[in-house]
Amino acid sequence: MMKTVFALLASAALANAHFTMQYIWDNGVDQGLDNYLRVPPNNNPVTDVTSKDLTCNVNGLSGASVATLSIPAGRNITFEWHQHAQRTGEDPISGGHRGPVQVYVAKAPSTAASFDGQGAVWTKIYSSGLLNPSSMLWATDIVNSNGGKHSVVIPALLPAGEYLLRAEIIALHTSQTYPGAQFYIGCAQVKITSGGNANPPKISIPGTYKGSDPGITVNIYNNLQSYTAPGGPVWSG
Ligand SMILES: *[C@@H]1O[C@H](CO)[C@@H](O)[C@H](O)[C@H]1NC(C)=O
Ligand SMILES: [Cu+2]
Repeated sequence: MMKTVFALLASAALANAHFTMQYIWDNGVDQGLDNYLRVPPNNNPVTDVTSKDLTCNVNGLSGASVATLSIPAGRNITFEWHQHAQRTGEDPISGGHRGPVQVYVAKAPSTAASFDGQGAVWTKIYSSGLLNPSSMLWATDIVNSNGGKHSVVIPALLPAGEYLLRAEIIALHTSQTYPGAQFYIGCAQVKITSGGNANPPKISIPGTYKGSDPGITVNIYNNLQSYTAPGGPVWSG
């Protein structure tokens, strides 16, 4: 009997410790639960960096039933994550989950809804990682204290067109060996109605990340002094 109770508690604790992207905000305006988002079937992380689930989470290769948000380039987009489909005040992404927060964009050849995000199409526009080594303050701590939210300004030089926005939170509490790092991924569909004419650098997701990357297989509990997130530098436009 006790064994069963402990087993249940343990599995509940594990499930509780995961999270999903649930809202985006456009210039400070909440767009509503799950709107414009490719919603995965549950809050489990992706751990295989060679899987197509790394692109836009499980079942994320198309967004046929997902609407696309129209915005001009230069907008401030906020992503909001929670453990459960609610804003209850619980730790939004669970305090034990420490690691970087990154945002990528990929331009669709036609519509965002039909775009699978495969190939060298992703440009990194935001990355925040280990903010203070001595206090072990990570970008994820800021997300937790900010109601599950982090923001990015869509670079004004991006060409007009339909895009996937991909935000990623990598939890590194079990990443001493590979697979171990937990990739939490959310993709939003947007249409940039006016922009610029930049041709920014691009990577593949999956493809560029390797299990051996120092930002993916890393012990964060051994006096880590600096951290290099996977996927290369940020393009700021
Ligand atoms: C983006 O919006 C968020 C939420 O409204 C705000 O906290 C943040 O300061 C804004 N960032 C910029 C660069 O304007
Ligand atoms: Cu978790």
